Amino acid sequence: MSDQKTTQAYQLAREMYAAVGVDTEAAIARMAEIEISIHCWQGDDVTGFESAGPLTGGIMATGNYPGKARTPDELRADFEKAYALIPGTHRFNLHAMYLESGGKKVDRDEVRPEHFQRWIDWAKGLGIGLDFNPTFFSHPKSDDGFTLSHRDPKIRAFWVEHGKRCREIAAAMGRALGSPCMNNFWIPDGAKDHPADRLVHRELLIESLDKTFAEKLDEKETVDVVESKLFGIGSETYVVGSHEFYLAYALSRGVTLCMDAGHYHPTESIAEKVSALLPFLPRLLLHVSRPIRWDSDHVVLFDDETRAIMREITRANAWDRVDVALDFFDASINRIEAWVIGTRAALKSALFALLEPTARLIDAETSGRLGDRLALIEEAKTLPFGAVWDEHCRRSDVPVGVAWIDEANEYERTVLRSRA
Ligand code: RNT
Ligand code: ZN
Repeated sequence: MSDQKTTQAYQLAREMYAAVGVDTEAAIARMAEIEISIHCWQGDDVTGFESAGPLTGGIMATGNYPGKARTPDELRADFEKAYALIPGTHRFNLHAMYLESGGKKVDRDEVRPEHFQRWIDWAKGLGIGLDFNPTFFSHPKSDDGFTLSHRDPKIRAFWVEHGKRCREIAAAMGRALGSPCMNNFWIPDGAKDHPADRLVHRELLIESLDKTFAEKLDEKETVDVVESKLFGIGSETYVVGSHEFYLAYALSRGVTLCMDAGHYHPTESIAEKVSALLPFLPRLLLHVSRPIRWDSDHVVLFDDETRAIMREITRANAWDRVDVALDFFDASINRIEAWVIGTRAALKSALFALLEPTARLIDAETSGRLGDRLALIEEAKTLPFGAVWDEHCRRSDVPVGVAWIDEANEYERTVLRSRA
């Protein structure tokens, strides 16, 4: 569609939104403040550049679509392609196993900022921030299912050292880029079948985390985060770092809590939890994902759940307190398309939330007109949202509508196909 038609459609949409008391210009302007942390691991199916070993830890990337990134340079090039198709300024989220050690074997307890210098330089060039994650999986010392909560003190010490090294790296990233690096701790620890002692691992985990976080770091450089989980493949019966565990840990230690959309019982929603936690926690990290029947990490869509998450952040006026990161990995489709679909869907959902006729909804609610409230919710769904989104893309100099699909296909033809 031509730029002129996009703008014409937008002008009509603007009037229609204004009729229900919504200022589309203000919503588009606010989109500039919304930074999404885009995960590196969609680009290579959570493989990393450390060893050729399998992905472990109870997570799984299914599919074998050709063309995945095999080197850091390929991953950077692929992300740059995807990033050019996404409106706005965002962040890149790395894992420790994406280090660059020049072919030298560097174990997890030896990782240092220098192994991420090229990532830092690259991010600086792109003008984006970096986030980070220690990697507690895909490693021989995590093979029996326990890391920081292992009964063996030597294994625990190894992983505590990894956590500390990663905090140093995250701080270096934040310092170099002038933007706090969210350092997210997710560990796979758990058991397939009934443990004889559930408490012992939780006590050991507290001890290990306390040691890891003992040194106080500058929050302007890095923020420590802990991510809970309900179950994994091979840890169906028991996960040490459950929601209750980490919520209590975060509250008592002053670290940040991460909630992943796929880490709860199927009828629970992390959107609903946002307003329950914001009065108690200064900050929250969300892993936006799409669980299908299990924690399957499907590509995020513009669906009810993603819209609900963005709506709750927006209604709580908490975009400065809630960090949104993406966490999905689909190896069955073009990975550039997966990145773009998921990130554009998250951003669409944010814009949709900003275009909600909130004032009228609250008015209906406070005057007891609950039928009106429900009617407004329904009518708002079919307002010409697409025209506002398209205009936002046009102003952000990224392809409008389906045009980006051709660009992704062209990249597949010219770049991805030649990868063995
Ligand atoms: C696993 C967690 C975790 C990982 C990434 C790769 O269930 O969601 O966030 O997906 O660290
Ligand atoms: Zn996650």
